[in-house]
Amino acid sequence: MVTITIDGNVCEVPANMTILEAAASVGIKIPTLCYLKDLNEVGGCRVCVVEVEGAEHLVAACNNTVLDGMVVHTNTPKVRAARMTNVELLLSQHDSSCTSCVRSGNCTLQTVANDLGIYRLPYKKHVEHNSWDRTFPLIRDNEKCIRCLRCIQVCEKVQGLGVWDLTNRASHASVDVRGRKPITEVDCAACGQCITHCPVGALRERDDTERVFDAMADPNKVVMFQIAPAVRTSWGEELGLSREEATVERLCSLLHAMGASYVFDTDFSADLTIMEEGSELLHRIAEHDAGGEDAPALPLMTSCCPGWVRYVKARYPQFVPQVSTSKSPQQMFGAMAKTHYADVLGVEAKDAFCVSVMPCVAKKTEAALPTMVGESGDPDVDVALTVREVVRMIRASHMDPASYEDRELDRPLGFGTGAGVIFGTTGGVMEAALRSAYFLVVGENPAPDAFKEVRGCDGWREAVFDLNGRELRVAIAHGLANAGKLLDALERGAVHYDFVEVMACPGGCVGGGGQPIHDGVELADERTAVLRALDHDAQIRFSHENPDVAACYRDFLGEPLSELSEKLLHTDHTA
Ligand code: HC0
Ligand code: SF4
Repeated sequence: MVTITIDGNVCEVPANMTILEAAASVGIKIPTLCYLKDLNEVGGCRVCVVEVEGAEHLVAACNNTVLDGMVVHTNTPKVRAARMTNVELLLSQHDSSCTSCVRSGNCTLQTVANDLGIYRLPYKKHVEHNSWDRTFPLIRDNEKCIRCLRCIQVCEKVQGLGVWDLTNRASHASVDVRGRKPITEVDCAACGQCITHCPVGALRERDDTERVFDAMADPNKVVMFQIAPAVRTSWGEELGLSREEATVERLCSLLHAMGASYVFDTDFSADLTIMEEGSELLHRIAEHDAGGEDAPALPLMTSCCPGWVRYVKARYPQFVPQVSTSKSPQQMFGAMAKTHYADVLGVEAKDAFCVSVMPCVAKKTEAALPTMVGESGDPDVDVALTVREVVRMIRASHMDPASYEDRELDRPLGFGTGAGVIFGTTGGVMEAALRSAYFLVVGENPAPDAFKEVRGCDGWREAVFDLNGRELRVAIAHGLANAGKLLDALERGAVHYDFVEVMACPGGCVGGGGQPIHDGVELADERTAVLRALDHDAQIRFSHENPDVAACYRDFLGEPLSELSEKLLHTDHTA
C-alpha cells in the first residue's frame, strides 16, 4: 500500500493502482475518453490529465501508477485548460451533428465537452468522410471517429479478428478496415463488440426500424415479433426501468400497443433447438463411437451464434462439418411461424412478417442468408432488430413504458422453459442441451442443476459428465479469441471434446453487440443473474417438457430429425 493525496484527500491505496483508479476509490471521477480498462490504457486522448506536484508536465491518470507520497490535483485551472484544448482539438475533427446522431445523449465526447463547458469551437473544422457499404449491418461513420483505438483493441484482443487498423499519419490518422478493404471482404463476424465499445457514434448498426413501422402500418401484413432470451435482461436499461419492471411481458405489451399482431418468445424455439441439437448430438456420438470409415468427427459444435458461425466459416473452414446443422432459435422460429403456425393462426404465409428482437448485430446477417428462406423464397425472418433499435422505436412511438401493464406473450409460440431462457448466457445452451440429452439417454430427468459446472465466466472452460456410463467431455468458449485458442488446441490434438458451445460475445448474448450501451461498464454478469433467476423460478426447466414444443412434434414435425424437421429446421452452413 502507498499513501497519496488526491485533491486534499489523504488515502492509502495499493501500489499498482493507476491514479485514475485511486481517484475513483475516493469518489473523484476523472473524465476519460479513450480509456477502456485492460484493453486500451494508452493515454492517447489526454482528457484524463492531472497535475502531480513535482512533475514537469501534466500526466495521464489512466496509465500512470501511484507512488508513495504523491500529491495529485485533478481539477486545477491548468488541468482544465489542457483538457479543454484537447477536447476542442478533437471536436475540430468531429462531425458534431448531435441532433441527428444515434448516440446523442449517450456519447462520452458529448458529456465530456458539456461538462467542461465547451460551447464555442476555436479551431477550424476539418472532417474526414469514408465510403461505406450501408447495406452491411455494421456501419462506420468516420466523420465521428475520435481515433481512440478502442474498436481496434476490442476486435484484436477480445475477438482475435483484427478487422480495424490505424491508417494515415499525424492529423490525418484515421481508423479503417485493415488494408482499406470493403468491410464485406474481411472476416468481420458482425458481432458488434466494436459498436458497444465505441464512446461516440462512429460505429452503429444498420437501422431497420422503418421497415418494421411500415409493416405494422400495412393492413395486409401480420407482424409477428419474437423476443430473444437475453433481451429480457436489458431492454429497460435506457428507459428508466428497474430490472423488476422491465419484464418480457411489459415489452410484449408495448409491442402490441405499437402495432404488433403477435408477440412470441424465442425461448420457445430455443427449446425446439435443444430437441433437434440434443438429438443430433446423441446421434453423432453413437455414430462416432460405432467407428468405421465414415464415422463423424467429434466434437459437435453449437450453431446458434451467427458471429461464431461466420468466424468458423471464414477462419477455420475445416471445422464447418462439425458445426451443428440445427438452425438457431431465431431461424427456427421464423421457419415454424411461416409454415405450421401460419396455418394454426389462420394467416397466409405470404402475409406473415417476422421481426426478431435480438441483443445481436450478427442476427441481421443470419436472417439475410440465402439458405434461410421458405419455399416461396421469402426470408424466414424478415427483420432482426437490436435491443437499441427497439428502444428507439418505443421512444419514437411516444410511449411511457412505466405506465404499461404486463401482458402474457401470445401462444402457441410464446412459451419457453427455464432451459430456453438460459440460452442468453455463456454455457446456457450447453446446460440446456445436457438436461435434455440426459433425459433422452437415461429416460428420466436429472436434477435441474446437475450440470451447473458449465456455468461461470472463464473464457474457455471444460467439464466431464457421466452419461449412462459414457464419459461426455464438453467445453464452452466465449469471445472469439478464446474460441480460436480452443480450435487451435483441437487441431493440435491437445484436447478432445464431444460437445462444444461457442458464443462470440463476452458473456454470451447478455453481453451482445446489440445490447444497450453503457460506456465503460460491463453488465453481462448482472444480466446473467436475471436469466439464472428466471430459470431457477421457472415451473418447467427442461426443453423436452415444453408442452407447446411437444404439440409441435405431435401435430406437425413428427419427431426430432424427422424429414420435415431436417427440411425446415436444419441447414448445412454452405451459404
Ligand atoms: Fe441469443 Fe439465441 S441465445 S443466439 O444470444 O441459441 O441474439 O438472447 O436469441 O437465435 O434463443 C441472440 C440471445 C438468441 C438465437 C436463442 C440461441
Ligand atoms: Fe450475437 Fe449472441 Fe453471438 Fe454475440 S454471442 S454475436 S449477441 S448471437
